[in-house]
Amino acid sequence: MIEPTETESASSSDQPAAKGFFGRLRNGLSKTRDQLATGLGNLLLGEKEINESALEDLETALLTTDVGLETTEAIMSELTDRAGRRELANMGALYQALHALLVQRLQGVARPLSLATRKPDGLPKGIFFVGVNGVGKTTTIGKLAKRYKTQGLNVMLAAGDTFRAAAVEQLQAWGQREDIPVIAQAQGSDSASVAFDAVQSAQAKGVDVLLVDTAGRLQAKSQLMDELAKIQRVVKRLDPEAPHEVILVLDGGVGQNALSQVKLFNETVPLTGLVVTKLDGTAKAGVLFALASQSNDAQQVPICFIGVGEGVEDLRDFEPEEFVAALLQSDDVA
Ligand SMILES: Nc1nc2c(ncn2[C@@H]2O[C@H](COP(=O)(O)OP(=O)(O)OP(=O)(O)O)[C@@H](O)[C@H]2O)c(=O)[nH]1
Ligand SMILES: [Mg+2]
Repeated sequence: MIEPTETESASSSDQPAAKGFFGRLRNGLSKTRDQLATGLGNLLLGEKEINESALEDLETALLTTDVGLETTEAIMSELTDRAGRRELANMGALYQALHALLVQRLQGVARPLSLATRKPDGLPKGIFFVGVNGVGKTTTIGKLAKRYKTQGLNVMLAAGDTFRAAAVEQLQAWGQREDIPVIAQAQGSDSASVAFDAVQSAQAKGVDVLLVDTAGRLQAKSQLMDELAKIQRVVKRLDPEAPHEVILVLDGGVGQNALSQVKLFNETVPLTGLVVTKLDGTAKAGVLFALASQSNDAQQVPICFIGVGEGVEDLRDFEPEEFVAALLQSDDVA
């Protein structure tokens, strides 16, 4: 069983831990930043003229951090054109242009999940968390529950993962620690029934936000995906607008497979947002850019949160400016 932990995340590189909220994000992204640094080194030469090999190094760095072919090509062609037109005088200007382009690519897809109050109709907001096994669903719920409670909201949790041994206890441990009620049934019971009970109870108790955990499932297993659709159908009997959010949790380390997870989950239960966790454990945090550039708009799901460590503080609203600054190690945001 995985117990909730307050442990501060260890920095993933040997650099001394930077202080403050931004420093924590920077530490969390250090593996990807180190990977990018090999290609960015030239760009930090400032006054030096832009040359072919610097552009090639940059392209390689973007690809190796999983930014994806499409996005890398788009960024490189824009930078090369502008350099060709002499709009970018030197490496320093190229660096600034890259920074701006990266932020621009992410801006449209960032959507903080603001939860000031419950819904205007007085019903609780139901947020469902779905995703493949072990990506961080339950932990994300625990972290968010704590955050919302601190904001003064009346929070309830639902242990919809009735499949994995100890999954119920894992959520209950979070509930106990934060003094938040958890609706649960025995392992093996019907998860749609747990969700139904939870929505009913949340409505009766005037809860503001109900966070519903679900079992991990592979996106290709149709039987398990049908179960998600059933949970959704059942809660609609109590509130036709429920679930108000369906959040897909993705492990940032899986690279381009994240795109297939978004596609297949979205086909079963229309997703309203993404959480990308474990970015501290990977040098491939560039996958956020790939997620942001789904060529088919129907699959474009906004990114709400990123996870850069195991501590409660390490689940962060996804803010493109801050994210890019932390990746490129510039001092624009501090
Ligand atoms: N380093 C790091 N670890 C994380 C992050 N988010 C979650 N984890 C860890 O990932 C592990 C799995 O998390 P869970 O929350 O149990 O994942 P889950 O998706 O609920 O797993 P299943 O219910 O088995 O499908 C735990 O050890 C978490 O502490 C993160 O952003 N960074
Ligand atoms: Mg879980």
